[in-house]
Amino acid sequence: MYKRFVLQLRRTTKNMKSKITLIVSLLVFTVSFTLQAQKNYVQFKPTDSDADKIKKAAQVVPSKRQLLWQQMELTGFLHFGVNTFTNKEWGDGSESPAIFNPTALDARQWVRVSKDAGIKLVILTAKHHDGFCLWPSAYTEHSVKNSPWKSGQGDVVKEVAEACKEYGVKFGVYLSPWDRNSKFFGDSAKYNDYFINQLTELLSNYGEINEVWFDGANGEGPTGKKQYYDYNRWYNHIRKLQPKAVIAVMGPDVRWVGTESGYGRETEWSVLPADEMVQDKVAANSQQAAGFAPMNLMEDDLGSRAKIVKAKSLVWYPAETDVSIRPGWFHHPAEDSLVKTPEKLLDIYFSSVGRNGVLLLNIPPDKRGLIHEQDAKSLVEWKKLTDKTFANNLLQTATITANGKKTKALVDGKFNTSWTTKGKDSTAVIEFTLTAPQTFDVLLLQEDITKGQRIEDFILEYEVNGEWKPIVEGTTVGYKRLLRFAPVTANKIRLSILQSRTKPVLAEVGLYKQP
Ligand code: FUL
Repeated sequence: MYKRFVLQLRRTTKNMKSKITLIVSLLVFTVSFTLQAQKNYVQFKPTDSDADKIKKAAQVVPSKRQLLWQQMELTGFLHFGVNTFTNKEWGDGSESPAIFNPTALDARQWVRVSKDAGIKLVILTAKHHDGFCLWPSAYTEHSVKNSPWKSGQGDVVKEVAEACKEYGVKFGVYLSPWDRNSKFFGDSAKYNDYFINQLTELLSNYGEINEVWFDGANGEGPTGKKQYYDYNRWYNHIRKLQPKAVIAVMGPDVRWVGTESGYGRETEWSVLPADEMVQDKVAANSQQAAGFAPMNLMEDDLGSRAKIVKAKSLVWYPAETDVSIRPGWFHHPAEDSLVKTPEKLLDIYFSSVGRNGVLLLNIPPDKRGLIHEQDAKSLVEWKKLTDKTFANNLLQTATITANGKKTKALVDGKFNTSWTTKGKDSTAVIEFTLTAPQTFDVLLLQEDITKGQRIEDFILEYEVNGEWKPIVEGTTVGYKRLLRFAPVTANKIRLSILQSRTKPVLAEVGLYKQP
């Protein structure tokens, strides 16, 4: 490919026409090279050895939309609907639209509170399992158009979408496949058409949508018949109408981490066997009854070497870690005193974003149509705590030698500058010498995932009297790994990457002291 390009370059520098050809060739070369180098899917050949498979796993990268999604780190859920008024977690579709009547709905407050907490995208439950639509859908009577709120002229989806635009926050929609109100539910073809029509409304009338969220629940509708969801048709439709949107978690772009506690796996791979997509499991294990007893798929090993070598194909399928700021997904007055504390939220941040996941934090507006004061207060304090924790990377002024050579790329705060080993070396020793001893208790590591997820084993140590002592060890890194430990005071520290799938590409390393 490269040789052909150079030959063409020589031949084409003679006249104006050839200059155009040169530019076109350059573009074609760049595009095809990028396509070759950047794939979020790989199919193994029958002749691939185990070693070939591991090497190929290390080359799988996120798609553009997956990368942008991962870099947001913090996203928010807004569970709001008839359940807010019936004080339930699940409605059965028989509730009257007349009960939906928020007295002071302010979507700008929802988005402002979310943004102030550091949240980059909010997902609104446009339709939950009860089938009630927060926008005036033309395809059902079970919607805000039949509610007293704004005399049936209101549209919550529109208000949130506009607030998001105003505050520069991205917008996503949760559309429950399971619809306990629709007369079409159970009549497979008709319901799939109905669902496509609702998707079309949501994805055509509210500007850019950056995430579409489907859960796996599939229970009874009014007919009692089992419904077959035509996911592939829905996915194609979303790609056509909103190509920037990631599809989660019953979708191809974003995976449910496996718990609703906010705590991801210590070893979390974003590259998984595609032939064993956890989607089916998610559907099978989706909550079978209202309430709050989600299945736990956390025990599963999803992407280890043992899994990779048995696979036929691999896919970039990163984890989203969802949790509610309260015990329930919807607002219940009795839970106003049970809002998670700023400290608990910080712990969740370390265990979701800090474990190679994206946090999806639910903040449910109340009956007034406002995020409750208690939730807002907790969020503000949480943001202060996180900002204070990560205010000062103590390594910024350190002298850094990586495998014997000086580098600064690891502490420049930029994800797109990185350091890697020479040749095929899949291990590394990176030494940090501080100008004076410092006390720290948090380690941050980031791999440049545009090259893949590769690190499998690392250790952090510090020097005392010429001897290296361990501080903390870990396995996977991925987009971001955060580890806390008892405070250590030192001026010589080293990070050893003990094992990687191929040469590791590190974007950032940080050491911090918690307030
Ligand atoms: C689940 C739903 O059943 C819950 O009500 C909630 O929406 C949660 C995020 O997904 O599957």
